Amino acid sequence: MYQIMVEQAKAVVNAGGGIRGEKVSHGIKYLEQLQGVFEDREAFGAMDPKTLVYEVDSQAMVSEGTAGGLFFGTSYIHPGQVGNEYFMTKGHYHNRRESAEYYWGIEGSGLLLLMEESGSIRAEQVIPGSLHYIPGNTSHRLVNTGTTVLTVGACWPSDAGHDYKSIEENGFTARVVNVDGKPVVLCKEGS
Ligand code: PAN
Ligand code: ZN
Repeated sequence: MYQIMVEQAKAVVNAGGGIRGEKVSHGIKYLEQLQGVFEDREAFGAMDPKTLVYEVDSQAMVSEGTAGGLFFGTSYIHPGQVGNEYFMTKGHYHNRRESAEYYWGIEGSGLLLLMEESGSIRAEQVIPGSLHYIPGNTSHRLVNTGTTVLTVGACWPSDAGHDYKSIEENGFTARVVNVDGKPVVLCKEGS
């Protein structure tokens, strides 16, 4: 019998989802990086381009593209609107289309839009504790429909990759807008 030293965890995740430690990075998305994402171009143009829309903490223990690895992240979508449309992430498919992902709600409230390549779309309500399995071949976007930060955890394969181009070109087939203080999901005809 012999003893091994017990190591400390390489990173910590606090109750609010914040990740600190080894190989953790922090990304920020300002409004100016979301050109073409929101429908109301006039409202977009009237806003401060440096408005903070969302942030992502993530830990990458392996390099992007490594088969068999996992990435772990926390997204923070700030409350706000462009015109009547709520703040949201850019949204993406995974490059490797079959890659699935888990999301879970930590704080705040919002919607997860899930769209297949056929354009067929559905929305799941995100609240603290909600768990969301995002299957392969499904693009995903988080929308903050509340008045506080929407914090969502995520875990995805390190070789999934992100395809933003398909969304930039075709968008999502639904938008989430504030109608009389309540979120309404408006779908394009035929979706
Ligand atoms: C998440 C997202 C994060 C930001 O970690 O990358 O919520 O959204 P966008 O990547 O669409 O800007 C994830 O889905 N990773 O695969
Ligand atoms: Zn993803």
